Amino acid sequence: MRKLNVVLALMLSAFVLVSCKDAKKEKKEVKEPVKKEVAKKAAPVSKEAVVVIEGNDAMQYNKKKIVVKAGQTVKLTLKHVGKMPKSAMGHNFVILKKGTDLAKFASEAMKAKDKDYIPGEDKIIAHTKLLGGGEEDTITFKAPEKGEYDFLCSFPGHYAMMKGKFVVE
Ligand SMILES: [Cu+2]
Repeated sequence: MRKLNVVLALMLSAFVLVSCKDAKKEKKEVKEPVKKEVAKKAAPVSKEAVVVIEGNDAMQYNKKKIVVKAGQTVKLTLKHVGKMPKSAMGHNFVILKKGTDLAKFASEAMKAKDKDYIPGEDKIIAHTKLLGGGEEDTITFKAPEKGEYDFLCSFPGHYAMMKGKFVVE
């Protein structure tokens, strides 16, 4: 009789354990869809994308990729956080139209010193002024159609290190 009691007790506790597990599972399943809804509500697409990118005396941007949403107005600020003058370590920020060859554009830009290394507007979506250490410039433009665009600093020799992707989602 005692043996039977022990067996019954074991069976009962096993049953309790199993039903506890099931209860936990159910809770998880309920939680997930709620999370998704919250995430959707928390990220509305704003009309304006504010972007700040820095260039330094080591010939580097602090960003390799910039992502905005289609239809947004982009307010982009380039800050030259270095100390060197424009003539030695000038930086700008140039976004190229699709299909523009980066290296070819950079070599054309090199010859356009009198235009601050902007060889012409036809291959460019938007660009800042050429800056020296401590300066900054803000430009505002409409995000182009969805896709990936190249950006670079068109100061001679800089694009090898100072380039990245401007992505419109
Ligand atoms: Cu530069």
